[in-house]
Amino acid sequence: MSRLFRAVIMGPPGSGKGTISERIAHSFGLKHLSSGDFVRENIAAKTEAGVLAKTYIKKGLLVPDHVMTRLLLPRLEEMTKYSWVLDGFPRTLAQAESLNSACDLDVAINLNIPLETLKERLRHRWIHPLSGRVYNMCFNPPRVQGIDDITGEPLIQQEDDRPEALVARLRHYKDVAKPVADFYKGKGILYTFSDTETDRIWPNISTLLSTKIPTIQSDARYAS
Ligand code: G5P
Repeated sequence: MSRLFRAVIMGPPGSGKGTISERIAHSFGLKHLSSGDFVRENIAAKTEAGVLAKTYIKKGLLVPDHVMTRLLLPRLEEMTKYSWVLDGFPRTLAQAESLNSACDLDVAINLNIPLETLKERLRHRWIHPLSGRVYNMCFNPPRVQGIDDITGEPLIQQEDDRPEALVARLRHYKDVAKPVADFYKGKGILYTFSDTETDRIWPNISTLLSTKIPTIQSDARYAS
């Protein structure tokens, strides 16, 4: 049986975690799990955790650790048979420690993108709320402005991409991310990628994963 591959991707809001995770999922056949999507599903379903999470997201704050781990860890338990890339979790050291007790990671990808680039990207981001499809009016615009390509429904700007919430999100990210990066650095699995363009970062991530994923599968072949 093949050993499973487990990666997390961390980076500030707008750093391209979702875009790169989709490419990883598509290229390497991994499941893409997004903490932001789990939160938004719970908000839409008006679960207790979702109602609570919404009050934080509206202010551009992180959802408290106990709420996030309660939302996320059961979803990971459903994924024990799959290789995955987890996008947006952990955000804090406490979350990293909870995840560490639940599973072993192979790689932690850290995106380091300049602040001005982030602000510019998020200003232009629109989403299709029901599917979570993301557009950027410059980088990947919809075919018709303001309209989802697949369903023809209107696109919206997320509450936490509005300017007041955005600045708070970016400021807070810096404070909490460093201990998480240090945690993974200590484990020898942190890989940091710095650039202003996802298309320039992606080939380096793809090369890294090409070296890691076959190694795991061939290890497992010899082990079985
Ligand atoms: P999310 O949904 O995890 P964020 O804020 O971390 O939200 P976000 O904003 O979704 O992350 P991203 O995934 O890093 O950004 O980036 P993306 O969506 O791929 O790209 C951003 C935009 O830039 C897109 O429009 C994309 O098309 C465009 N783009 C990408 N690359 C390029 C490029 O090279 N050039 C250009 N021009 N454009 C590009 O979490 C939402 C909220 O949920 C809570 C928090 O409140 C969070 O703010 N939450 C948590 N709270 C606590 N703990 C956790 N673990 C939490 N997880 C979620």
